[in-house]
Amino acid sequence: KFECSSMSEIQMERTFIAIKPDGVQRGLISEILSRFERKGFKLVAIKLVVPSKEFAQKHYHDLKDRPFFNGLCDFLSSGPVLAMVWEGEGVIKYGRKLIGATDPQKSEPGTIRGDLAVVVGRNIIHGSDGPETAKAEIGLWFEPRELVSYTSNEEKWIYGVN
Ligand code: IDP
Ligand code: MG
Repeated sequence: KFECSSMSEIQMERTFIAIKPDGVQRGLISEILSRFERKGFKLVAIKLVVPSKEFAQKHYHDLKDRPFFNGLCDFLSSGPVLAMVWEGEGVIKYGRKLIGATDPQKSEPGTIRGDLAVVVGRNIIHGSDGPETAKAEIGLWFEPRELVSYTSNEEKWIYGVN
């Protein structure tokens, strides 16, 4: 529709996005944040953490039977991770689009992995793959009080509310 009368008409979602240790070490934080920010999504939580291996195993529990699981968890816990929650209409699915395919060799140019990464084991960023995982991952990485609710001045321009 052309106009929404209020923000309550918009189907807001939240997703968990993390810049992995390779993205942090390569100085790609501002590059990645700006892509989500310029799109019009809203940052509601952010922190830099070094997760323990046990924590990494929890985060990636769905992949525990894969041959790369151990190396993946070692890597995620090897250094600082920038953990974030982003909010917006369709942010779960569209966040995955901004990120690109898991294997950077198959990610389209214009996506974060397509533009900034080369191999699957160092693909610099994580994003929740659906509403259930988004909820679980936000709950794993953040306390409820770390999620900041605020009105962005840009919302009326991004969503066309009166
Ligand atoms: P996703 O990050 O695009 O959601 P998943 O299949 O959930 O991809 O895999 C989680 C992470 O595990 C990937 O981002 C990547 O770092 C790593 N990974 C996935 N497949 C492989 C592989 O075949 N070899 C090595 N690492 C992999
Ligand atoms: Mg995944």
